[in-house]
Amino acid sequence: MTDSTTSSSPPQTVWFLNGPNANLYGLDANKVYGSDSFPTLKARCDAKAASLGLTLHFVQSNWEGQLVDWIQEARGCASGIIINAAGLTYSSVPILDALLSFPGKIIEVHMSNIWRRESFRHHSYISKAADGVIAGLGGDGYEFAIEAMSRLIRR
Ligand code: DHK
Repeated sequence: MTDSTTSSSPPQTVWFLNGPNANLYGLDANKVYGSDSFPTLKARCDAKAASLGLTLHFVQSNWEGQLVDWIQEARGCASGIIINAAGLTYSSVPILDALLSFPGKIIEVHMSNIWRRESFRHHSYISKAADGVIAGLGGDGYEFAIEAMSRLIRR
C-alpha cells in the first residue's frame, strides 16, 4: 500500500485565486481585512503549502475574465482551487460556471465573516460550486484552507 503523503508522490498543484482589490489588503484604513499585506499573505500561504508538499499558484486579478481564464487553465493541471472572488462572489455567473467545469476540489475563502456584514454579501455564487467555505478568520483562514485542501485532495 502506498502513502500518498510521502515525498515519493508527485507534488499536487493547488491554485489560490484572489479577486478584485485583494491587492489592497492591509492598506485599507478600516482594516476590515486585517493588517497583513497581500505579499505577506502570499508568503504565509506559500510557506504553508510548501510544508504540506503542495505546489501553490497564488495569484490575484481585478478582472473577472482573468479569473475565468485561470480556472479553465487549472482544469488541466490542478487538483484543487481555493478562491476568494472578493466582490465578484455576489455577482459572477461566469466564475461559477467555470468552477462547475473544474473536476477537482474547490474551497471558497473570505477574510471577513461575510454573513456579519451587509446583506448584499450574504449570497455567494461561488458557494454553489464549493466543497467547503472558510470565512472570518483572516489570514489564518487562508492557511486553514490550504490545510483543508491538502486533506481533501489526498483522501
Ligand atoms: C473580500 C472582498 O473584497 C469583499 O468584496 C467581499 C471578501 C469579502 C473577504 O472577506 O475576503 O465582500
